[in-house]
Amino acid sequence: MSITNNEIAERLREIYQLMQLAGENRFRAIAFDRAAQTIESLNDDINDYIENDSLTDIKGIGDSIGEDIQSYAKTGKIEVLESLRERIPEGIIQWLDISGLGPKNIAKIHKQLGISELDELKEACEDGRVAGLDGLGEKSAQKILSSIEWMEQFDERCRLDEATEIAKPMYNFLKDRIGVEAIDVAGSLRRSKETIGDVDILIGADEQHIEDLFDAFVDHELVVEVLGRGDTKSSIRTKDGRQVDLRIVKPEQFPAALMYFTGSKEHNVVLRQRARERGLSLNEYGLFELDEEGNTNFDMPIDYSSETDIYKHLDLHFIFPELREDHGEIELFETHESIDLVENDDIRGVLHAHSTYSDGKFSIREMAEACIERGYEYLGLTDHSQTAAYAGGLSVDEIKQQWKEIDQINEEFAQNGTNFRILKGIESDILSDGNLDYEDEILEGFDFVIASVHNGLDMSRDKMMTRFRNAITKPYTDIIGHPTGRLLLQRDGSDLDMNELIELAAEHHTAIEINANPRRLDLDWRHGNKAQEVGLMSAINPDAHSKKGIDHISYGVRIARKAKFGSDRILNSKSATELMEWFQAKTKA
Ligand code: DGT
Ligand code: CA
Ligand code: CA
Ligand code: ZN
Repeated sequence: MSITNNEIAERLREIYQLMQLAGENRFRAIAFDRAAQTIESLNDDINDYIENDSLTDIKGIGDSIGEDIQSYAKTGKIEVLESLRERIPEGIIQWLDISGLGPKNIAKIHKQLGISELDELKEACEDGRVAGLDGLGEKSAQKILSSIEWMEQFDERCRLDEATEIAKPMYNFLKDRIGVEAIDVAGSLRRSKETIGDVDILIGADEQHIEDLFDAFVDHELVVEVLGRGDTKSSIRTKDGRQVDLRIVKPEQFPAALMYFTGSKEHNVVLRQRARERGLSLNEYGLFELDEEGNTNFDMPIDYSSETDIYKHLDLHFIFPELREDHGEIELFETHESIDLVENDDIRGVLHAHSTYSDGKFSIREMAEACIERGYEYLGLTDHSQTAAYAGGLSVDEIKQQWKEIDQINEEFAQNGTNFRILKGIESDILSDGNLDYEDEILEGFDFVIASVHNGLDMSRDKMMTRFRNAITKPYTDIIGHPTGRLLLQRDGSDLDMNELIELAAEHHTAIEINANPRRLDLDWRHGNKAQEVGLMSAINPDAHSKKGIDHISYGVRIARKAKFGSDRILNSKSATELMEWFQAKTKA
C-alpha cells in the first residue's frame, strides 16, 4: 500500500492533539507535531524513505516516530494512536479548534461535566455549567461560546487550496472518460475565490453516457457519502467533509451552462438583465429570443459555441472568470477587448521567504536552490526581526552573519555563472507605534524591507491606522506584509481603512504585498479597484517557510488576477536589477 506524505502528517498531528488532551508530556507531544510539519514540507516521497528504511535520515524524525511510520505503512495502524483513540472521545478533538480553550481546560470540562460533543459544550456554556468550573468563569464561557459560533459559521467553507486539491483529482479522473466532450470546474473555484463553499464540476456529454459518468463519479475514492443523485446532477461528500456537485449537460449547452454555473450569482443577474434589454433570454440552457410577452422562446435559440460568443451577443468582450463578481467588470469589458492580468510565467523572483535563521525549515542555500529549480531569478530573503522572539527573530549580530553568508553564496553564483541572486531583506515587525524594528543604520544595509504587524492586531482602528501610517511613510519600508493579518476561516484581520492605506502606500512609493499563503491571501482582492485607481504596486509573496511554501505563489497569482493586477504592478515580475532600482527610489527621494 502506498501512502502519501500528507496522510502520515495527519496521523502524526492527530497523535499530537490526542496527547495534549490526554495530558501527556508536552515535549513528547510536540515531537509529533514537529514531525508532522517536517513531513508536510518534505519534497521527497515518504515511501522512498519507508522502502529504504531511512526515515531517521529526515531531520526531526527519531527512532520511535520512524517506527510508528513504518508500522503505519505496513499495517495502517500506529499503536500509540490506537490506544489514544480508545481513551479520548472523538468529539473533543474538535474542541482544540476553539480559540481560547486549551487542552488542560478541555480535559477539565470533559471530565467534570461528562460531555464530549460540541453541541453539549455549547449548552454547558449557555447554562452556566462551564462558568461554574474552577478557573473558568463567566468570561471564559462567553469566549468559548462566541468562538464556537464562529467555527460553525465557517465550517461550511474551505480554503482555495483545499478545494483545489479536491477538484484536481476529480477533474482528472473524469476528463478522459467515455462520452466527455467538454469538462470544466465552475463555481467559486473557477472564479478563484479565497474560500469555497462547494466544488462544482460541469460536463458536456450525450445522454447515453450520463449514467456511467455519474456511476464513476460517486465511486471515486474520495467519496464517503452520496448526497443526491438525479438525471443531470449528483452531489457527493468527500472524506474531508467537502461537497462536490457534478452536473452533466448536452454538449451544445455546455458554454451557456458553464457561464451560468461559474456565476457569480451577482454577475449572472447583470448578464440576464443585459440579455433582456437586447430582446434575449439567457439561462443555464442557452441563449434564446424573447417572445412578445417577454417569455423565453425555447424554439428560437441563438447560435453560440463558446462563452466568448455569448458575451458578444450581450455586447461584451470575454470576461475572465476571476473577475465575474459584479465588481466593475461589466463596464470594463464593454470597452476593453482584454486587459493584462498577471500570470504565473510573469513571476521572475521570490520575495518574502524565511530560512533557518528565523522560523524557516531550510537554510539560505537550500531555499535559493529551490528557487533556482523552479526557474526563478532571485530570492528576497526576509527572516523575522528581533522583536519576533517567538519566531527566532534576528539580532543585529545574526543579521551581519546572514549578510556575510548571502554575500558568499552570491559570489559563488557569480563565479559559476548561475543567473541568480539572493537579496538581503527582512520582515521587520511594525512596532506598536509604527516604528520598524532596527536602527536606521541597520535598516540601510538591507536591499529591501517588508514591514508587517505580528502583535496587537486587535488595536482600535484609529490606533492601527496611525501605526500603519507611520510604517508606510518610513523611508526604509518597501513593502507592507499581510496588511490585515487575517487567517482565513480562523481569525478576522485588523480593523483598517484599506482605501486610505492603499492611497497612502501608492503616494509613498510603498507596495502592499498579496500574501500568497492560502491561509492569508491578504491583500484581499476586493480592494483591487482602489489599488488600480491609484496605481498601487504589489508583490505576490509566498511567505515561504519551506521549499514547498514557494509554490503558494500560484494562489497569490490567482488572487492578484482577481484584484485586476497586471504584471506591470507586480514587483516580482521585474528583473532583479529593475527591482533594486525600484527599492532604491524611495530611500533616495
Ligand atoms: P460557493 O459554492 O458558496 O463558494 O459559491 P458558488 O458561486 O460556487 O455558488 P454555488 O455552488 O451555490 O453555485 C454555483 C453557481 O451557480 C453560482 O456561482 C451561480 C449559479 N447559481 C446557482 N444558483 C443560482 C441562482 O439562484 N441564481 C443565479 N443567478 N445563479 C445561480
Ligand atoms: Ca460552489
Ligand atoms: Ca454548488
Ligand atoms: Zn509575517
